Amino acid sequence: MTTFTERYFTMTESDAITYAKSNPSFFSNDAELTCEEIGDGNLNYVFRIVDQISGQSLIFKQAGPVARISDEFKLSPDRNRIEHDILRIQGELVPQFVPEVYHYDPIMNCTVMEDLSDYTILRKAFLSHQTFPNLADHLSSFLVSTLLSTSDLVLGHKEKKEQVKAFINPELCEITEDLVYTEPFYDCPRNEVFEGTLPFVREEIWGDETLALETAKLKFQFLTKAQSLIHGDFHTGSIFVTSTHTKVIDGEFAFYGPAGYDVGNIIANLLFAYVNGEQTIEDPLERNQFTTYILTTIKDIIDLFKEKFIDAFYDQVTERVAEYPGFLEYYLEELIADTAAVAGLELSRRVIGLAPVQDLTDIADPDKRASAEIACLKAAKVFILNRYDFFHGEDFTRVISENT
Ligand code: SR1
Ligand code: MG
Repeated sequence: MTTFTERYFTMTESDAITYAKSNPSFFSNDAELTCEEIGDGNLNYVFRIVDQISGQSLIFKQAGPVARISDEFKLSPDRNRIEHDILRIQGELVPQFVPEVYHYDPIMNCTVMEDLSDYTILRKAFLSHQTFPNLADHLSSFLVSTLLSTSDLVLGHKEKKEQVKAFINPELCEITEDLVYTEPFYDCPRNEVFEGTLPFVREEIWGDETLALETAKLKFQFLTKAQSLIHGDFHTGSIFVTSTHTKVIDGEFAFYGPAGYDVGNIIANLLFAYVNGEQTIEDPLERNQFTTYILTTIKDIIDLFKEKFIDAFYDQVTERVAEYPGFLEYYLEELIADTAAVAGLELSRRVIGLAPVQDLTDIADPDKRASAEIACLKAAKVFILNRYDFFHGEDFTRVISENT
């Protein structure tokens, strides 16, 4: 195999072209390469390399030594290994839902993968009120396959422990422990709360001791519940879509954690799209169509997830005691309660904490933005405090309808 360099450095666009030319398996010898850095996430650099002659293109994703969003976050670029390794596992389990991976370079901390330029990031598509009829089906299938197959229900326990070891991810987990589970729930200097939302946050979030205690319990669950190999950042910015296809990217936060973390994360991010639609779509018919689509998608993700999980459980379970009557019901009840709680945490942290979402920050009218954010926080409290009351998709959509 060709070694590009002995020493890691962060690439410019021109370095990425030199890199692309260094390995004959990437492009043909007569390729005329151009490169654009297209990353818009919080952490990494994403180079799109195109051969102007053949039209062939590849993505080179490189992890830098600090987060793009702020150099306050010093992160080992080895997170690229985690992202590469989980993509390979997902590529075995659900190849239809992830980009193809061609190469991993542990020196440059760079993964070479399929270019998905004909896809759109789901968050952006939702901001222009596009809808995707297969989304709930695709996302529920992705979640069931990845979360069940990597758990102790299916994997041999020694093999699972090997996987837990391989996916120890302390720095990225620390970001989540701080930004999701800790900082939003007190007046942390790093928080960035919108002026119109601040009085509600002070009174109803930072002033609520019962809520604080529940978030503490949930933080300890995140720290200790090595249930499944989770994606760890399963929001609408980590999902690419076309009208027919869905691809999940950005698995660098992956580790063995509570399975409900991924399910809850996507539910919260759908709710951000919902409140954005409610506040920004002027035509009542169009608004109703979009928000109804989002509610249906939320309901379907939960119900399809449970349905597919039950089928896959009977098909794949290897752990004898998991087959005792009542165990599957217990397992799913816990998972859905964790889902509700994480939905509440994600809703809170994107309103209060350091990494906001465009669905909220793009609402130009200050009163409408505050209404949207407060609606998210009201729903968040119900999701966290009453998490054991959630069983079906409708339990989730009811809370949304009642609080928005
Ligand atoms: C410092 S990173 C901030 C956020 O961006 C990522 O996508 C994760 O959601 C993280 O919490
Ligand atoms: Mg990301």
